[in-house]
Amino acid sequence: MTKVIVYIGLGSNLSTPAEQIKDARQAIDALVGVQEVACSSLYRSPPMGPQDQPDYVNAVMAVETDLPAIEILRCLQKIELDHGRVRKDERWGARTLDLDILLYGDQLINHPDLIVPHYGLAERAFVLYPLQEIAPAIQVPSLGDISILVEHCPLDGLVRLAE
Ligand code: A4P
Ligand code: MG
Repeated sequence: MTKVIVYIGLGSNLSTPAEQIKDARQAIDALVGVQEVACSSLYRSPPMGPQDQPDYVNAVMAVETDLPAIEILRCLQKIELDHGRVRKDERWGARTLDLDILLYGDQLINHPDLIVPHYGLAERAFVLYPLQEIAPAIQVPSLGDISILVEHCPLDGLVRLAE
């Protein structure tokens, strides 16, 4: 299989979120068959969804792989569990670690367990701005030019954190 670039969204708002994101990056780097290409800065933002939870820290990584998308999803879900993620019924509730596949090459995927591009991508400043930082010229499949998407997405309190 030829290699594809996969963009992964990382998010956390519990248990020292910045450390969760850094640990998750290392865990992704350690996956067999996955090579990191780029990682954005860390960004802080108020919670989307229920407001009675801490601010989030988010980042976006690009990796190169020949693993199928569904296998990447399983690896990311295992990393989430290893980081103490407890899946609750509440939608958009607080979490130690959330790893989403944003893009898998230029593919459109509509699998019961995996929708790509990620369904919230175009409305989420905490995804679009870090994605633009590492892929300033990317054409998002079915959605278009990243700079146009960013132009139409208010910051919603997103702040890039100093290194
Ligand atoms: N799934 C389908 N497509 C994908 C994909 N592209 N990547 C399925 C990853 N998973 C995908 O995910 C639920 C199911 O989605 C999985 O079984 C998988 O097969 P989940 O991680 O168990 O649940 P979730 O993350 O709680 O749900 P959801 O709707 O994905 O949450 P979101 O949309 O990720 O939102 N505010 C800020 N500021 N920053 C954040 O990062 N994150 C959330 C969570 C809420 N508010 C936030 C942030
Ligand atoms: Mg998720």
